[in-house]
Amino acid sequence: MKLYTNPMSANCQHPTKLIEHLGIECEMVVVDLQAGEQRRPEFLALNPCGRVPVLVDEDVVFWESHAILHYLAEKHAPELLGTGPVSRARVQQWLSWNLAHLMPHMSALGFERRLKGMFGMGEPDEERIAREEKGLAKCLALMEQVLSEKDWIAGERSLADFSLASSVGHKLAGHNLDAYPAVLRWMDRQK
Ligand SMILES: N[C@@H](CCC(=O)N[C@@H](CS)C(=O)NCC(=O)O)C(=O)O
Repeated sequence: MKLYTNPMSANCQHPTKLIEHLGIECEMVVVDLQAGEQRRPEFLALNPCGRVPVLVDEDVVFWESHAILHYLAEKHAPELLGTGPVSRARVQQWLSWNLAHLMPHMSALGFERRLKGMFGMGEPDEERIAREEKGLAKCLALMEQVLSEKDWIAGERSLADFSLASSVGHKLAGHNLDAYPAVLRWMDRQK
């Protein structure tokens, strides 16, 4: 099994954290995004969207981090998909919420604070940073409320925890979690 990945990407951390947790044997192939390797024909043949992560398992290829999480859980730890219809839908709810609501703020902050400079794309846009921080604070407040009452975001430990913890821990975003003690305790629980 091979995971095409990049260490700076939170989206790649979603499957990476699960692979590490389950002890799955998997070769990590780093795609140099700064050098544009994701736009090479051989990579586009794996993912026509030109993005990491991509998982190759013999003759099957998956892109989109959550599809990869699902495939790995189906094969190695089906309990992480949720048990029963309510629990499975609850896991889906949080996975969708991450990609639709939380992750865009993290990506924007990472871009403004770190990647823009690295790619020579100009100075950080402070107005955008303030807007994204505000949106992120709303998301983290919701997680804080839920995690004050339960150990895992969907009730039982699930794919949603692996995905959300990677997003919340996104190193490039430069955000501060001190105002969210329940989120911090949940982050510690992931280890
Ligand atoms: N929704 C996708 C997002 C994948 C994505 O945006 N990957 C970024 C790195 S975090 C990427 O490969 N960017 C390269 C580019 O846009 O050229 C997922 O969850 O896998």
